Amino acid sequence: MKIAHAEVLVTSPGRNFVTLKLVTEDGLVGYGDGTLNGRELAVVAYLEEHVLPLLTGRNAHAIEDTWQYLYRGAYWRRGPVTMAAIAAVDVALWDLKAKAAGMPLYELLGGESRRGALAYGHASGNDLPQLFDSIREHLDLGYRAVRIQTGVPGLGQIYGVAGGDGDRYDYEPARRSAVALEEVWDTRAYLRHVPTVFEAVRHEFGPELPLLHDGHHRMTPNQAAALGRALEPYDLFWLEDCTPAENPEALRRVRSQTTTPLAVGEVFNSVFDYQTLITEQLIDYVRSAVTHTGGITALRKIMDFAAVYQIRSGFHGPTDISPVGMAAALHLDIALHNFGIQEYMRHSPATLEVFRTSYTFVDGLLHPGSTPGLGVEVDEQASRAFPYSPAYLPVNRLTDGTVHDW
Ligand code: KDG
Ligand code: MG
Repeated sequence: MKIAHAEVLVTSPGRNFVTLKLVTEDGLVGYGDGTLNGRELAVVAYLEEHVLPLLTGRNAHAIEDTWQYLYRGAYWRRGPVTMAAIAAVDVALWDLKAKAAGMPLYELLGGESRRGALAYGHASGNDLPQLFDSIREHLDLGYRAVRIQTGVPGLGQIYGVAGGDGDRYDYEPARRSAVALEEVWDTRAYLRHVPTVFEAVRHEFGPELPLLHDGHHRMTPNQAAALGRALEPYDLFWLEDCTPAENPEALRRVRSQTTTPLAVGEVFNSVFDYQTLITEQLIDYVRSAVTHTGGITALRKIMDFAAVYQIRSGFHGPTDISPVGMAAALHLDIALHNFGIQEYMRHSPATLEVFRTSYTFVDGLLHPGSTPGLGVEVDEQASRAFPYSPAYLPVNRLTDGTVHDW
C-alpha cells in the first residue's frame, strides 16, 4: 500500500483547520489533523516544503518507521510546529491502515476498553446567573461533567468565558481577531473569587457532578498551591494548567501542598515534557492532544508510560482540534485502559458541514463509531466556501500593562 499523493487542505468553517490528505495507489484516502491555533500556516509550510516530498512512494503501512524517519531523521526534534506536522502524517496513516483493514481504528489499538468516553463541556458565565444557565444548558445537552470558568469582579472580558451575547464559545467565533485582542488580568482578584464560585456551584448542583477548572498557566507555584487547597472542599475532578508549563519542577511545590487533582500538558509536544511529571507522579491527568504531540503513535506511548504511575488521560478537545483530531483522540480513549475523561466542546454547524463525522455523544459518553478508519471524511467542495482567515488568541496583560502568562 504505497502513498501516491499527499496534499494539505486549509479551510476555515468558523475557524481555521489544517488537514493532511494522503491517497494510496489503490485510491484509499486518509486524513490527519495538523491544526496549530493561531500558527496554522507555519504547519502548512512545514508539511508542504519539508514533509510531503518525502511521502510519495512510501509504504503507508509502515507507521512506526515513518514516525521515526520524520522525528529522528530531521535532526531538529520536537516543538509544536514539527510535532503537529508529524501528527498529521501519523493520523492519516492510521486512518489508511484501519480503512485497509476494514475496521474502526480502535480495533487496531487493542479494541474497546469501555462503552464510551466520559466527556466534559465548557460551562462559563460572566456572573453566577449566567454560569448556572450555562451549566444547565450543558446538562440538558447530556453532559455529565463540566468545566467551570467565570468572570472576575473588577476585570473585563476574560479568556475562557463566553461573551454572554449569544456566543456559545469563548473563542469561537467571538474572540477570533486578525490582530490579537488584549485582556486585563489580576491573579489576586481571581484567587479571591474562584472558591466562592465553586461554593455556589456545589450548593446549586450538589456533590455528584464532576467539576473541572482551567488556570491557563497563570499562577505561581505558591498561588496554585493556595488555590488547590481552597478548592479541596469542592472535590474537583481536576485543576488544569495551574503554573506555566515550561517548568515541571513547579508542580512539586503544588503537589506537596494540595490533594486537588492536577492536569497538565495541552501545550506539550513530546514525552520528554512529561518525564519529571510522570515519574514523580506530580500530575493525575495527561492533557495532550493527538494533534500536538506527534499523533497516535506518540501519545499512545506517553499513555503507556503514564499507566505505570497511575496517571490517566484527559485529552485536549477544544474546537481548534479539528473533527479529524477529535476522532483520533476518541479511538485512543476507547482503547486505552488508563482513560480518564475527554474534553469535548462541540464544533460549529459550519465545521461539521465540511468534516463529516461518525462519532456519537449519548448520555454524556462519546464513541468514535464503527466506520472503518477514523470515521471522518472531508467534503472538499464544501470546504472551498470557507477560505483561511488570520485569527489569533487574545493576549493577557496585568493591570499595569505587563504581558502575563497564559
Ligand atoms: O488553542 C488554545 C486553546 O485550545 C486552549 O486555550 C483551550 O485551554 C484550553 C482548553 O483547555 O481547552
Ligand atoms: Mg486548557
